[in-house]
Amino acid sequence: MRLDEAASVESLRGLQFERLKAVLARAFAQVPRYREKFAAAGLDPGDLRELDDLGKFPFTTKEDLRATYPFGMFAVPMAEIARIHASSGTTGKPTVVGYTRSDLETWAGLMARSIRAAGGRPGDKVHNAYGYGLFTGGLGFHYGGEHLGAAVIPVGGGATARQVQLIDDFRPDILMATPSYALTIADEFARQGLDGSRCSLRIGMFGAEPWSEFMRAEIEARLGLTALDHYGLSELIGPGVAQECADAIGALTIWEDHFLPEIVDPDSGQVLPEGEAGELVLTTLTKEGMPMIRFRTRDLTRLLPPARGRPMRRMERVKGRSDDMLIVRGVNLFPSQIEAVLAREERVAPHYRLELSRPGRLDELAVVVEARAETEFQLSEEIAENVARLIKMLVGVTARVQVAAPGTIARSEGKAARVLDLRPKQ
Ligand code: DLL
Repeated sequence: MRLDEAASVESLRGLQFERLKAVLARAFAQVPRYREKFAAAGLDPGDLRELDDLGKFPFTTKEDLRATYPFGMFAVPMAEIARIHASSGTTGKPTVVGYTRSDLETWAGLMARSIRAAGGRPGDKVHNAYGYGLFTGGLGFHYGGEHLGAAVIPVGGGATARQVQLIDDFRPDILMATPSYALTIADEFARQGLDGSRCSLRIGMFGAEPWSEFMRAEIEARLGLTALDHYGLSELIGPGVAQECADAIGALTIWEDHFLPEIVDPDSGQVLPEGEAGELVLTTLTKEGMPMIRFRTRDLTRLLPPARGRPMRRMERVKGRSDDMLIVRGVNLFPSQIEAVLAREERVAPHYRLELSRPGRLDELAVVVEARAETEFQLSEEIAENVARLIKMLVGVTARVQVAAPGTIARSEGKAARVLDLRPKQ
C-alpha cells in the first residue's frame, strides 16, 4: 500500500500500524539482538495490538550497534545487501549500516520527495557539496536528485575555491551542503571578489548538524537563496527522514510513512505527550536491510502538528544533542544557545568556537567569535563586553569573550566542530 500526500491521518496511522507489525516481526525473526532484547522484556511482536504499544518495546541505542559490530544488526543475508555505509563515531568503532536494493530505491524516493518539497523540480541542476563516501550525505542526495530528474553535479566537500568557480560557471539551482560549509562557500565568493547573493542558486538544502535562524538569515542574505533544513541520520537511513517544506517553513515534515517518531524524556525514557520537548526516538517502517526499532537519536526537539492539508507531523529544528550538552559550573548549555546570543550583536559573524577549561577547581568558558569584515578593530573590546553581558543575561553563564579578526576561525568543509573541551576527564 502506498500513501499519497493528501491522505488522511487515519489512513496514515493504518499504514504505519501494518508496516510496524511487519518490521517488528522481521526484526524478531532475523536479528538475534532484537530477539534477545524483546525476550528479556517479556515481549514478542504479537504484543503490538495498536500503535501505542510500541512504547512497551525496548529502545535500540548506538551501544547495540557497537556490540554487534560490524554486521550483527543486519536482517538479511549479505547476498541481499547492496550498499554499506558507516558513520565515524567520536569514540570507538564506526556505526555500520546496510541497505538492500529495495532500501536504496526507498531512500532515493524519499530524497526526491524532500528535494521536491524544498521546491526542486526535474530539470534543475543541483550542486551536491555533501561528502561522498562512507558518509550518507553525498550519495543520499545524489540518488535523490537523479530520481527526481535533476542534473546532479557530484562535487563533494572541500576545495572551496573550485566550488565557487563551478557555481559561477554551471549556474546550479540548488545547493546541498552542511550549513557551516554553505557559509564557508559564501566567504569564498567574497574572497574571490564575487557577489554571492547574485549567484544562480535558488534553494539550499542544509543539514547534518545543528544550525540556527541566525545562520539561516546569514546564508540566505549572502547566497541569495531560500535555506531549508533537512534532517536524517545514518542508523535510520541517512538523509531523508524529515524536510522543511518550502510551503511550511519553520518546522520539518517527518516522512512518517517510513519513520515513526516518538519523543521521550532523555533521562527516564518515558514517552512524553505530543508537543513536549525531549529526545527524538525513531522506528523504521520499511527498511529491510537493517530495521531500527525505537532508536534513541539523542537529538532534542519536539513534535508539532502537520501543516494544513497534510497528514504527517512535523518536528522543530533540532536544538542540539543530549550528548552535546555542556555543563558549565552546573549550568546546562547547548552551543546553539550561544549562537542565538551572537545573533543579537550585529557586529559579529556566525563563526565561533567554545573552549572549556578548568584551570583550578572551576570550569571556565571562553567564547571566541569573529568580527564582521566591516567592524572596526578598535571596537572589539566593547563588542566582547557586550557579548559576555548578553551570555550572562540570556544563558546564565559567565564567559570570557574574545573577538577575533575576520577569517581567523577555522572553516568547516563538512560538519563543524565548534567545541573544544580541555577539561580533565573525571
Ligand atoms: O548527518 C545524515 C544527513 C546528511 C542529514 C545530510 C542531513 C543532511 P550522521 O552522520 O549519522 O547522518 O549524523 C546524524 O547529525 O543524529 C543529528 O545529531 C545531526 N543532524 C542531522 N541533520 C540535522 C539537522 C547525517 N538538520 C546526526 N539539524 C543526527 C540538526 C542534524 N542536527
